[in-house]
Parts: sequence; C-alpha cells; structure tokens
Amino acid sequence: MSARTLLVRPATGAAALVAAVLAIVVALVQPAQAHTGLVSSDPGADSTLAEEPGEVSLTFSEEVQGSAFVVAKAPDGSRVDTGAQSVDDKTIRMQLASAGFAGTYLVSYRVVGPDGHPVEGSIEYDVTNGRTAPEAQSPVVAESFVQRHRGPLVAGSVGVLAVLTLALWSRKRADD
Ligand SMILES: [Cu+2]
Repeated sequence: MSARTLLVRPATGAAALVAAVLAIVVALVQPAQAHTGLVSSDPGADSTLAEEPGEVSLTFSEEVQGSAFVVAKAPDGSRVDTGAQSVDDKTIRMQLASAGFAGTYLVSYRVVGPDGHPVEGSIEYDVTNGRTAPEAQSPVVAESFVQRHRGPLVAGSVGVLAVLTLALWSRKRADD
C-alpha cells in the first residue's frame, strides 16, 4: 500500500514538471516567430487556381536576410520547387515545375529576418485542373520548432522521469 502511494505521487509531480518545461519552451519559441512575418503571397494563401502557377512569391514584413529556404509540394507529395529562387528586399520568388495534378499544393518557407531570428511557416493553394493525385506518402505538414525538437524534448522528459524514479527507488531501498 505505502509503496504504491509513493510511486504514484512523484509520477504526478514529474508529469507536472514536464508540462511546465514544455510550456516554457513553447513560450520561448512564440516571440521569435512574431518578429518578421509573411505579409502576402502569390498564389494567395488558401486560394484556388485553375492552372498550376509557374512561380510562387512570398512577401514578408521585413527585409529577408541572405538566402531563404522554400519547398513546394504537389498533392502527391512530390517536390515542385526548382531551386531557381530570387530574394529581392522583402520578397522571395521560387520558380515551380509542373506536377500535372489537381489538388492542394503546399509551400513551406524558412527565412531569417533582420534581427537574425528564423521565421518559418507555410501556405497552401488549390489547383482545379489536372490529374487526380495518388495518396501522398505521408501527410504534407510543415514542421514546427517543437515538432522538430520533439525527439530531444521527449528524451529530456523520459530522463527526468528516470531520475525521479531512480531517486525514489534508492530512497525506498534505504528505508528497507
Ligand atoms: Cu525576431
């Protein structure tokens, strides 16, 4: 009875600690994304086009520093960004290849603003003319900072739990 109560309480405490750590990480990440932001795009976010565009342009609130990272994916998950990219002040242009599919296209970007902070996000647009795309291999979703760092965060949480469990276990042995 006593051993069981001992095990349950620190586990709840550890979960609260993990939640607190995650909340801090999220709070630290949010302001960095608020500095430079996407103002407009062509095609516009969530717009519907008859034909595939030959180019996508992304305009930000501040001057884009250095090179930008832009990936465009067709409804089947294949890449349509060509690598032919130009950055002019606040606007990035990426030439697109034609995939020939109707459906939802996703453009993900990662740029660096004047304050040196990376900014990332994505837009989607629909194309009505084209073949029906086969199922994408995996959901086409832009990864957030937390998603990209989920591995280390989970490892850290597991580590915290392991240390607490071990501490509890040694205390219990010392009692015996
Ligand atoms: Cu910033």
